Amino acid sequence: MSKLLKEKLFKKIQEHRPRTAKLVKEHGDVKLGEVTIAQAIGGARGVRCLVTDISYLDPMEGIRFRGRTIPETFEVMPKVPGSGYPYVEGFWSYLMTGDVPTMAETLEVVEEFKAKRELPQYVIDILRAMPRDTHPMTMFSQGILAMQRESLFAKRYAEGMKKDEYWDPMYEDSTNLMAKLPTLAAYIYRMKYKSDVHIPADPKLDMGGNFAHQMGIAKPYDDVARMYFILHSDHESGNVSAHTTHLVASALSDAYYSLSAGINGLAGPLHGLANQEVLRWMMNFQTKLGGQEPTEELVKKALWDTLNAGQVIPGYGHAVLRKTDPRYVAQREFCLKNLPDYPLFKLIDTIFKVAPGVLTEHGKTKNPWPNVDAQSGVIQWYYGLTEWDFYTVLFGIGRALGVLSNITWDRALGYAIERPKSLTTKMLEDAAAAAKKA
Ligand code: HAX
Repeated sequence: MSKLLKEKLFKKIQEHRPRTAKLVKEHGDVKLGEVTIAQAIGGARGVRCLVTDISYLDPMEGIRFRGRTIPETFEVMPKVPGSGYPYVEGFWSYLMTGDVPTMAETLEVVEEFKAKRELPQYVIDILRAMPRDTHPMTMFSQGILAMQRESLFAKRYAEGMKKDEYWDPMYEDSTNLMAKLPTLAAYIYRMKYKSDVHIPADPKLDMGGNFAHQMGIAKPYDDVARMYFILHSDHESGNVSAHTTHLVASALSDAYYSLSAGINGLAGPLHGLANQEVLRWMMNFQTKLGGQEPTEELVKKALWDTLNAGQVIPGYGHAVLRKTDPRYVAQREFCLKNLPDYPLFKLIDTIFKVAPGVLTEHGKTKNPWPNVDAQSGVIQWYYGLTEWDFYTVLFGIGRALGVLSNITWDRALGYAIERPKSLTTKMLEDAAAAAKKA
């Protein structure tokens, strides 16, 4: 067990609890906004009714993890020797506590994850019993759910645990899951796409390094994995995967139930599945080109064809962001450094030049700029991971870092079971009529 991280986390929880209690007790009536009819019908967009300190998404600036931008986060985290990239395990500690861990604290988590990363045999049996053409996200979610029998939270709850102890087994379950997710993903990948030939874990390697090793992809894919997991980790609380995980956990469902549900949300094409959709769009486009150069004119026409067919341009638009996603920028910088002349990257860049103008002229989307998913698939493809229906699983490993930290804190701060109020259409019509009269 990683003692340093857990002790630090408990200290942070004890310091934080009075702040939450005071807000509810002394300032509970303070208004944070009002809800309009458009918001009630339109997916609660912009309704400010969730609290998290793990990350914050500013519409113009993009994500900050625990107060730090993406470049600042990568700068301060302890790095894997011989790599310019941080340990994912150190980043986990950072999301949990808000403090940049020392190398010693990081390495303790590295060792804990190593000790916990093997999958139980029954998970492997369940995966193997599923039809091989099952979507990898279904297998991933199923593998997570199957492990629910391991839940310490469920066990301790059944024994009669006090509310202020909930965070402890939630943290333990989250750690256990986090350590196993890359192994689970690599198992699914090798079973489905690599002739069912598996690679044992390497006890010398950290999470990113071992993931690349078990996937069977050479360096610098270990750095790609580290970058990818960190970039996809958290995007505050309102996105579908984070909100679903939080919602399910609010019923005191354990981390296995909650994460599996969140992963199911991530599997939707408007959310995490958009990364595979981007690749699919590009491959269809290239097939149609039949060897022609993908000029700006041809890209523009293909984008219009997609819009005119009533479909969305995958990888573009966002519910909160109103500028280019800094997660897109970080991956673009990686491409400029490592694969500047790669034709697929050049195509992504041509789309980047053309799509915002097309979407603006189309006039529907509030944000014509690219999001994280527009750039991520090309990097995977370049390093040999061409099975694009696997891309969202990679996103899922990363997203787990954020949502599991969140539900640990949810239990630490005693957040309530979620239960917003619904109204009928007639009630909305009556409210509209009353507003018109007034
Ligand atoms: N292409 C075409 N139309 C788009 C669009 C796009 N990329 N983005 C938004 N629109 C449309 C919406 O479908 C909506 O149309 P209707 O009025 O007919 O319903 C209109 O523009 C207004 O939408 P919005 O307010 O700008 O955006 P939303 O908050 O409703 O939706 C989405 C945000 C990300 C779902 C949306 O931009 C989208 O569908 N994008 C394409 C899919 C995608 O890339 N998803 C990944 C987003 C990032 C993420 O979560 N990753 O996991």
